[in-house]
Amino acid sequence: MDERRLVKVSKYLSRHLRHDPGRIGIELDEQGWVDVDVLLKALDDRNFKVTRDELEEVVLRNDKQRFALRDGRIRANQGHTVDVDLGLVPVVPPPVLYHGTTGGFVASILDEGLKPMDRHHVHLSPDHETAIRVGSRRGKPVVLVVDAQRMVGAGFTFYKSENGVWLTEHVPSWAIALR
Ligand code: HQG
Repeated sequence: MDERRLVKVSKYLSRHLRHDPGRIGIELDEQGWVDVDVLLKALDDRNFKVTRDELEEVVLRNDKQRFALRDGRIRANQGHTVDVDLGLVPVVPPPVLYHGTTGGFVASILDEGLKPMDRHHVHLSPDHETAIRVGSRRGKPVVLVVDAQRMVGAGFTFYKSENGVWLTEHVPSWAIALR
């Protein structure tokens, strides 16, 4: 499969496995899973034909490992806006994490902290380079440094998604510094 098709299928899957399953008439279970057969049929019915092999290739080759395949089912590893319970287990984070955003948001973030906005969690990156990539989605990137260690000391909980994104419910402004 060429890169363009890979990205196209990945975006289509993200949209429906994270945000809008109803749009293609599928239902996710409480943990966000849907049967691969059901998904492929739903795509087929909407004239977006994807073979089982292609689906597996998208999951395997995905640049951010956005999806998991298990026991004939598929789900997005993180990033949902629909209500799912991913069964995330609290993990102690590294002392410092990073958040990539863009200049226009910085004043508000420094004022009120990082909020999950439409998602379940604030997404944090394990390194500066990844945060630059995340911020670049919105324009000129700005990287914020998060004092995760101090947050843990203050009782905040962190989770790590299967694809290595760090998640927490809120990052208070006192834990954020501009790099
Ligand atoms: C900003 C992608 C103003 C925040 C990425 C961000 C990530 C505030 C935006 C994943 C704010 C929310 C998530 C505040 C937060 N005032 N702006 N108080 N608090 N913001 O897309 O982190 O490719 O929900 O800085 O790689 O950009 O989809 O979050 O800019 O892992 O797999 O509000 O999405 O992954 O935007 O990205 P998002 P995000 P995928």
